[in-house]
Amino acid sequence: MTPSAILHIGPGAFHRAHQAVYAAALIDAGHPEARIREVCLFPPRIGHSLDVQKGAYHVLFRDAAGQELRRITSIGEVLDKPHEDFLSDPALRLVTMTLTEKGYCHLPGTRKLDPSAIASDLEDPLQPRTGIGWLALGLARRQKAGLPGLTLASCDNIPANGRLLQAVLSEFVDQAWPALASWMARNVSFPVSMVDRIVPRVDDEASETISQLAGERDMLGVAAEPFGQWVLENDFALPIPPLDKVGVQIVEDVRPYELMKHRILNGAQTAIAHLGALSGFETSCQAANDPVMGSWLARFCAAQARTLTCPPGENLDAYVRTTLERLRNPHIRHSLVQIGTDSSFKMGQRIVEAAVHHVDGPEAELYALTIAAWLQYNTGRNADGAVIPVSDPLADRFRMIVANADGNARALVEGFMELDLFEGRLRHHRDFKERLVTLYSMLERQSPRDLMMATETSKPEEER
Ligand code: CS2
Repeated sequence: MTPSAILHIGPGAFHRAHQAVYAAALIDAGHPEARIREVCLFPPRIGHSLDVQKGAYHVLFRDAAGQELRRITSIGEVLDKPHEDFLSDPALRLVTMTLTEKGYCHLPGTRKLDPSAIASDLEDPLQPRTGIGWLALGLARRQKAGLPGLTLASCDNIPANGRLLQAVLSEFVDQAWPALASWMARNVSFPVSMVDRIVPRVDDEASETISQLAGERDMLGVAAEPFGQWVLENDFALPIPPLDKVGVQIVEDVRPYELMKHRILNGAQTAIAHLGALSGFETSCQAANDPVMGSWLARFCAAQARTLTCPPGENLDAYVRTTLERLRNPHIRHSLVQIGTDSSFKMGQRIVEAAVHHVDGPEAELYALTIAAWLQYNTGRNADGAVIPVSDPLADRFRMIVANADGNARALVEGFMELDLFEGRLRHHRDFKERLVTLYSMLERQSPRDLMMATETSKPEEER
């Protein structure tokens, strides 16, 4: 088998529809070394299914214009569990990973290790249980084998993901593998990357359609939108396979691209997750295709774009138009509850930073409604009293705030504004908080969609 220059940790649906598709294009372009060795840290383990399927699975790209089923064979060997030498292949150049936010074992909102999340690996670094612990062990073995360094590229949707990875891994190595610290500092690079493709959880319909179109049962098939983007910081310990040949943007500074994606696409998704779910919609495309919510969303995306500096080679107006089209894609059934999951991690970079930008301007109303809907969503009930399944690391804290407020909207708003994520201007902005109290009280009686409609029809004709 051709040696793999790429190893990926965490081959979930997103990875199979994103990095593995870029690798497939690279192999087609004459770079067999782009075949990926996969490492599963946790179930689902894909090794058995991939064996049964002889190393192939499918991605079904779908949008209003049609669908395309692509057979992907870029995944080579799968380690259903890492072993201590998993980074010791001399051919290895690039390690990518999708560990999820929790996988970085950090204290939320910081780049510091959470001692309780990494305790067991600190106690026994030779038997790691976390991705961070495995990376440290793998690098220590690589150092011992006298091999050159590596590039470790986080592909999680977290601001400055490479900086976070570098910080937590360095802190862990300082404590658990002190003899590795200076080798790692000299030989390992941690580029930041921005990855984008909407890949909803695979449901029965998607899975059956893929199997039918493929003419065989596909246990690893994924349905996704055709749009894809990968922007990678130009910081590589060793030359890597030429991803730029297949559309990956290699840039000096990923930050403006990341802000664009987090604010415009992810911001819109998070805003409609709460506004839409409270209005009775189930998926983001249902909400985005609704005329009332759709026109609100267009205003919101334009407001988000005005908080940004345009990244080189991009066009923010076009990005907004594409984002709205992507969200209206009728074949991508992305559940609003799925997007609403762990939203306390997401609100800061997606909504709150831009709200601060607009807090004294005419668009403050958009942000007050977005945040009021987030509060209402996290009370666990909509205006009709129906239960909303809140799944969030702060869920207990939310319940406490609601209980302490005891039905008083002002107390509830004050309680939520004490959360770390509102630290800064919003928390102390009297007018903004007044708006939140008013809008939250209105949302206790009517859905956000009804409220949007009422506000729109009360405007003079020329403003509509
Ligand atoms: C979504 C993202 O669930 C969510 O938080 O907003 O998974 C989103 O679909 C991706 O970032 C798109 O690249």
